[in-house]
Formats: sequence, C-alpha cells, structure tokens
Amino acid sequence: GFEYPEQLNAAYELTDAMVAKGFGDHTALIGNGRRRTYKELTDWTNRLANTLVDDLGLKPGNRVLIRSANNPAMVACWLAATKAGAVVVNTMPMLRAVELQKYVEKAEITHALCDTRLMDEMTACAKSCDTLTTVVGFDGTANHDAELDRLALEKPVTFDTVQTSQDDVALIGFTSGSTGAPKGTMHFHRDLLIIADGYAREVLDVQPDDVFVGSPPLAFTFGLGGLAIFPLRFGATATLLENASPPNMIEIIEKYQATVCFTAPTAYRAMMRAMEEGADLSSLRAAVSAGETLPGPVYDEWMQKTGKPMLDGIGATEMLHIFLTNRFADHRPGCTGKPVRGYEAKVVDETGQEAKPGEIGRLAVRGPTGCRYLRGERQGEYVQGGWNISGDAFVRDEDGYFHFAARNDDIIVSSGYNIAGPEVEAALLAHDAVAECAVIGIPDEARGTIVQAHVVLGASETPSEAMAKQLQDHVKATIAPFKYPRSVVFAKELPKTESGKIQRFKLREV
Ligand code: 3SK
Repeated sequence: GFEYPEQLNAAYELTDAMVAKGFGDHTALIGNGRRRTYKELTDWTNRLANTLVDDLGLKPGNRVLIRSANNPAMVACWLAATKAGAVVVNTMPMLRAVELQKYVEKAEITHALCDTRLMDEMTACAKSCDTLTTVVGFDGTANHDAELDRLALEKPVTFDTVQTSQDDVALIGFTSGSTGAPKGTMHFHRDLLIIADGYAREVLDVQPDDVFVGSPPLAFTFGLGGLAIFPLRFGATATLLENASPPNMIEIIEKYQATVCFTAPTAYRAMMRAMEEGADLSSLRAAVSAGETLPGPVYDEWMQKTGKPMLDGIGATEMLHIFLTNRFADHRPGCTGKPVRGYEAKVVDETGQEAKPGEIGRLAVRGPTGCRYLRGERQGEYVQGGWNISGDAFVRDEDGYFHFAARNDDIIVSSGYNIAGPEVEAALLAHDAVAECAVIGIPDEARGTIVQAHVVLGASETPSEAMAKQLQDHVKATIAPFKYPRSVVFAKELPKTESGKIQRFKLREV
C-alpha cells in the first residue's frame, strides 16, 4: 500500500516540502519565457493562497474553478487553492459559458480564477450561476498584471497550509464524456501523491534531472499528473506550453533537452515525420502514449527510430491517472501491459464474471485512486463491488497482459461479424499514404452495418477512387479481409476533443 500521514496537504508536499528537501534552487517550472525555481514557486503559491483566504474569503472545502491554458500561473493557482484547503476543478480554455455553467452548477463552485485573456466566457457564465460569488483574473503570461497578481504581491511568502486530511477531497476531475454530459469524479489529497509514488516512480523512475514536456491540458488529469504532479513530486522540471503543437514540443525538447514526454499517438507520428527532416528528439528517455489507442505501427516506428519503447498506458479521469501500462523492461506492441502498483485489473463478461484468457470483455479496474462520482452519479452503473467497469473492451492473455480491443461503442457488427474499429484503423495507419484515420460503423441495408473509414492523407497524397481502392486492398491484405472498410471518406481533418481524442461520435452523427 501507500502510507501517508493522516494530516496531508498534497500542494504543500509539492512545494514547501520540496524546498525543505533541498530543491529550492532547482528549476520547477518553465513556461511563457520564464523559469521558476522551487523556492520561487513556493513563495508564489503562498502569496496566492494568502490572497485567496484574506481577500477573497476562501474557506476550506470551497470549490474553486480554474480556467486557463497550460502555463505556470495555472499550476500556481491550482497549488495555492489546494494549499488553502479548496477543492479544485481545472477547466480547459476553449470551454464556452454554457459548458462552464455545467461545471459550476454540478460542483457548486464558489470561486473562479481565470486567465484574464479568457475572461469573457467566465463572466458570461457567472451571470447565470448563483453559487459563484467571486471571479478574479490572473495574468497567465505571469507578468503579474491582473487583480489576483496585484493582491498577491502585497502578501507574505509564507502561508499556514490548511491541515487537510489525506482523504479530504482535493480535486474534482470532469470526464469529457462522449455525449457532452460531463460527470465529476472526486480525488483525495493522497490520490494526488499516489499517482506519482505509484506510476511515475515505479514505471518512469523520475529523477530530479528529468525535464517534462507534453500536450495534455492540465484540466485533464492526464496532463495534471504528467506535467505538474510527477515532475514536482521528484524535484524535476516541467515545461508548460499554451500551444503544445508537435513543432512547439519539438522546439522545447531540443532547447531544454527534455527527457519525458506525455502525448497521444497522433502527435508522436507528427514528431517522427519531423525527425526525418532533422528534428532531434534523442534527449527523450521516456515517451508516454495515452489518451488514445497506440497503433502497433506507431510503436514499431518509434522503436526503430529511437531504439526505445513507447510506453503505452491507459488511465481514466475516474481513476485519476494511468493504471495499466507497458514498462521499459516489459513491453509488447499492441499491448497495454499490466496493472500499475496498487491497482488490479480484470476482464469481465456481461454478467460481471471474469472472462477466460483470450476472451474479449469489459475492462474492470480497482485501486487506491478511484472511483468516486460526484453526487454518486453513475456510481451504481459503473462501480460494482469497488471495481470500476470501464467502457473499453479488452482481452487478457495467458501471461496476464492486457490488450485493448475497442471502446464498447467502437465494436462494429457487420453481417454478424464483430469488427473492432481500432484494428482496422491500425491497418490503415500502416499504409504510407495515411496520416490519420477513424473508423466507424454506418447503417447498411444488406449488412446491417458496414465499416466506414474517415481518412486524412499525407500532405503529398491526393484523394481519389484509386487511392480508396488501394487502401481497401491494403486492409484486406493486412487483417482478415471481411474487416476492410467498404466505405472510404477522405477528410482534411478529424474532429477531436481539446485533449486530442478523436470524436468518432461526431462522424457517426453526420
Ligand atoms: O487514458 C486516458 O485517457 C487517461 C485519462 C485520465 C488520466 C490519464 C489517462 C492516461
């Protein structure tokens, strides 16, 4: 198990405690052109925490929404609110007032800290939300040129951290959900440390000289863990990019010799194309892929180009972070590995019984960081006997390795055959002309449903019937021929969430 003192404040552990451990002069955060040491970050968060309590009336247990792109100021606000005993809801910068309103109402938010560049939608949201009494702007560029920054500059650099208990709620993560109805999941102070002491220590072996880079928003627990909690827990350095496009990530990797990268397979593909043009990613010792299925060809190409495995993992907002993963010394293509320390996983059939090795079923997971839905929404449906039953179909092999088969709603039943959409996608991605693709089922009179592939071609390729035929033949030659996409649609881009997940449901809606 994981042992922590009864009184525990995760934000204190990631700041003041790190200074006490001797990391004061070490760089904690790099972003928007500035470096901050652990001491500077600690002082900054303490000033902010004093402001929240003294000027903005924040009480322990209040719910605080933070609205920002990934930058050091967002990390500082999150740490400050957590130190002050608040429960934080981090949100993505692109959300509109109507979406923010759902979070505010569900989580009964009282305070909102918002990058001033994103204030319009926040103000519009506040007008229709009764619980939200305080909205204050901070300067995401960290020039300290907004109300929250000005108030904070007047405050002392020490703060009496609120003595939360290890099982006090610290964070509410909202699942993006494929239907547009977000659900809140609650996480304790100790959970924030468990993901670091489990996954980041055991699997990544994070060291103080590590430099982290990546694309997931801090509003997504994948990003908060990978780009804030993991580096700060071990005295390492986090680089934060407001626009984490592959070229921007490459620039940071080259400039700061980044060692650990968190992003999705699509970005790794783009980075590998850039390597062919001379980009130097040799400083990376760990390339973590999650948030999307890692296609076998992407894993293979990375291995071939870097000589290192790409670490495929699967996590969930409900469980806070990655719970199944490959390891440096134990990795296989097309495989999501084994449970992280502290977690158990199994594959179950429709009746909840454990499936036999090799049989497809739903992935069930339990562990120390989940799963507690806000207001118990979905608790009965998705949590059974402490097991979180995910929407993903998996197979567990004889050796105990887990293999992703499909999202339950990605299984296409065509003429009585079960076809896993991701398998067809992996086959298409292995064709040189394909840059990105998404496979869905569409209604068909003769077969009930047929496989339709939405394909983005590489820059030098041109859509044509001949190209569609070539791709169909390629799939037939790669996997069982009945799985080939009977319909091929060429697209310029695919619909994606802000965290980079392809929204197949949008393709189904067309
Ligand atoms: O696999 C995911 O989508 C995920 C979700 C939340 C936190 C971490 C991860 C990897």
